[in-house]
Amino acid sequence: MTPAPRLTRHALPKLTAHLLSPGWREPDIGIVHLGIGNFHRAHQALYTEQAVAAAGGDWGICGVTLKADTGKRDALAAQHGLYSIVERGRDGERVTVARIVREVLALPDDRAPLFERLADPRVRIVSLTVTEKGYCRDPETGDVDPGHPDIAHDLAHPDAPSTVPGILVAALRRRMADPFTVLCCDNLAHNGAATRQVVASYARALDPSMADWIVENVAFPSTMVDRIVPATTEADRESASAALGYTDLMPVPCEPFRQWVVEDRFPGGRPAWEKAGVQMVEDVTPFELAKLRMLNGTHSTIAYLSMLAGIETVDAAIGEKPIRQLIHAMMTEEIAPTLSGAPSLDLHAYRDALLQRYANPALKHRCAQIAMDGSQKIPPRLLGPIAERLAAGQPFPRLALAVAAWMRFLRGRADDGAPYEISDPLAARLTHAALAAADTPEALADGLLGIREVFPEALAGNRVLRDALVRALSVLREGARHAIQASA
Ligand code: CS2
Repeated sequence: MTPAPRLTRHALPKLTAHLLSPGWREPDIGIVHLGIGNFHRAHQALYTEQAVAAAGGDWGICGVTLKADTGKRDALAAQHGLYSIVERGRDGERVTVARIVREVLALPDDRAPLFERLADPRVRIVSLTVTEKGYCRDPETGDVDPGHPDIAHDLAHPDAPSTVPGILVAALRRRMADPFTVLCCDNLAHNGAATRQVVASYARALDPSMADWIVENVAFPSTMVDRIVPATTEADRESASAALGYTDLMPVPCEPFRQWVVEDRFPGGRPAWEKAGVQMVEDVTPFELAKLRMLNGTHSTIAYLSMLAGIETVDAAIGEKPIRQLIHAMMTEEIAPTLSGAPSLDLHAYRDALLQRYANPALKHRCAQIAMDGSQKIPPRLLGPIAERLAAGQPFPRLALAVAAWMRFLRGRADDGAPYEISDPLAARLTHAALAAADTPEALADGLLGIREVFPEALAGNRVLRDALVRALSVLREGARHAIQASA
């Protein structure tokens, strides 16, 4: 059978109406997005698409891949930026085609067109999904890490940057008359302020007056972003292409649920996101902390315990009663009490909704995907609430089990001996620390507590934390399933 023709803008008039949001008028580019991965395409891009469909505005997106990933650029460009979003729920799937991406660039190939775009005053927002490690932060100070090799490169060659702080500062230099708003959409605590600190500290190393100007003149609203978006599989390509009648090599699978809460500080204007269901608020903190700890914290817990137990996907894990009970108890007894500053949130309803979302049998969200980059994820997701429990003198056995499971996971083998890869910017040091340690819970805990990028001095030296980790590691030696049973 000859494959269906490729999805491009020529196909649009032939697509059935239910695949497209109604009321569309092709926008010019008003947003540059750094990190055009699946998450952005199923989340912020879709909200922006619907806001433009509802209220107009030139908010087309120029998507940038920073990973020298010309394959992704070329595949999206061959489809004129079009791609399908495949929502997979209990009652089947729903496919829509997004048209909001108008241009795709890849660094370092496209440096000149990217900086031309960023210098264009019609670009009023630069948004980011570059994952936690993309900010090149020194975790202890929150400033940019000057020892990071890519940052050292950018500081030496500020006109040919490859890092996020480097790109933003070089671009803002060209926009001092009319700066864009920087919108971080990654899972960092206080993500707007965290981004501002990284960018301003990078600028300070080059030119202190530039750093002062950034702090005074550039808006960095914080956001809480939420949608579970797995990596694309061949099956996703097949279902998208079957629904469209055109070949789509770049579809994005996702759950039906989505939420976006954004601080409403956009001096240069913004899309009418509220028309697409975005909550525009003054202070995002309560939403952001609840999401990071309740969702991302338990996601990581499920991921590391499942990697050890040999369970492949989140729905399979949560389908096991002891795991569901453990996660339920962890949210109720250990995490929710750290979120008491969020009176408007019904944390029990939030917990129950999360357990439902995890159980989605159609998503096949792989634990290995969530387990990546633990050194970046553990601090905001698990160590934040642990520090608060410690300060309040309250116990945290399940949070400790989660961190201990990560430590044991770093040995690179499941409980049945099956090997897997550790993907983390600190992988070499972490696996060395995990494997060089004598095979005792004490040695493993001490080896990893010594990694300062993950455990700041104050936590690393805390006896109560060390004891809780050693206790959890001892139980994990009998197998993750045993530990789950014992903690549920
Ligand atoms: C996940 C997140 O991979 C991970 O670390 O915890 O990507 C999670 O699916 C999203 O934050 C959900 O909004």
